[in-house]
Amino acid sequence: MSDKKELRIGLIGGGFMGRTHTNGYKRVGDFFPELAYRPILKAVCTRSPDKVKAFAEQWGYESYETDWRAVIARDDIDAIDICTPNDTHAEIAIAAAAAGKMILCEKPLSRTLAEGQQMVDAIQQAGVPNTVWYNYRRLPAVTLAKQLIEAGKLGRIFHYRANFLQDWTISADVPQGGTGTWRLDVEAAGSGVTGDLLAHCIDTALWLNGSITDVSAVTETFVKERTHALTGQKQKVGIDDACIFHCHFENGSLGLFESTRYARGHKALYTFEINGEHASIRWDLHDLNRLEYFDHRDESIVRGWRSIHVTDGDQPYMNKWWVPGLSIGYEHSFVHQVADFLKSLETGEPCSPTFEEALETQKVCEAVLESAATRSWKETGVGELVK
Ligand code: SOE
Repeated sequence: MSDKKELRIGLIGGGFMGRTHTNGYKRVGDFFPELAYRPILKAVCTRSPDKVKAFAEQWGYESYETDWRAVIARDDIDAIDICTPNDTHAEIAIAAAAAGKMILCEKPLSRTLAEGQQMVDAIQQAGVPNTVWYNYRRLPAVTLAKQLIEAGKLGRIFHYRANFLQDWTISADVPQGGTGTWRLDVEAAGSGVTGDLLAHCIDTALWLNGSITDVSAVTETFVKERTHALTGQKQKVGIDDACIFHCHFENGSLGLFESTRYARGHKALYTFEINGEHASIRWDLHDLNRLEYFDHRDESIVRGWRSIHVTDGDQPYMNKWWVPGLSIGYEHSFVHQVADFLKSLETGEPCSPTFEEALETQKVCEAVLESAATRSWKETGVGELVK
């Protein structure tokens, strides 16, 4: 019998993200044994009775529901994990907060800034612990980038550059809406690559380099009409297929961001590079254990880009895993987020990014889309709404 406190999870949504989060809950106790809390897979919910039963059996949930309201109403659930399409985040989160449940919400927080603000109001009123799953922050190499910047290794920062490139929507035959392709339906997703992929880049950028003050963007929708999976009708496509924006950061540096689902050959190429007065760093999701680092203060005859394999025990999170030199993967970022959330319950400290912090990303996304629509620079208002 464990003497740990239980955190009884109600997972809403049984897709790709439902699997990544559940894997995090299942693994965390094995690798973070010091934590006072342990997640209990209490209930999973999807609308399809067959699917939810199969998910519960495969992943080890004690029970299942087909109506998310039933999960929120249950007394044996402490935390609601929202893994559903974006158009349901706000309604579920607001109801969960009103019921006093903790909330772990998949990114992006919301479809729009207004919706995100309502979610922030709801959790502030309820005072419930919360976090948003911007998982890439918790890859050891990305966390190491944060530590190097905070230690002042880069000095003044001049440039922040990020890309997130995919190629899965090039065919005009890919439908919009429905399971698997809801990200192409503006009603369900809110936006295209801006809210889906650039949101990751923006979250990391705000974390590593501080606030973005204003943006200038262009977006493009290459395929203008697609069949809707639910209606069978050809409908106008309302999402951005590609987005490029540049911006100013509050610290005086310039940012350049690009995302598309039309970069043939790229499945999930997320990269960033930061150039400072003393040093530069760069990172690539396809080689996620490495951080590249160039320090101009090195002796000139050996100066060059170092490729740091971030697997040593004194590097972020790595004392939890294998032995130095052995890699970890994408799924570990979710285990780390669960660990940090459980730790935050012990310490009472927020688990970043909270809803308030994720709202900052929404502000940038909204400004980007407005800038593209109006062909003008837009202030983000970051830092104005959230104290
Ligand atoms: C889109 O294809 C997607 O699955 C995003 O929704 C995830 O957030 C990203 O991590 C990988 O790509």
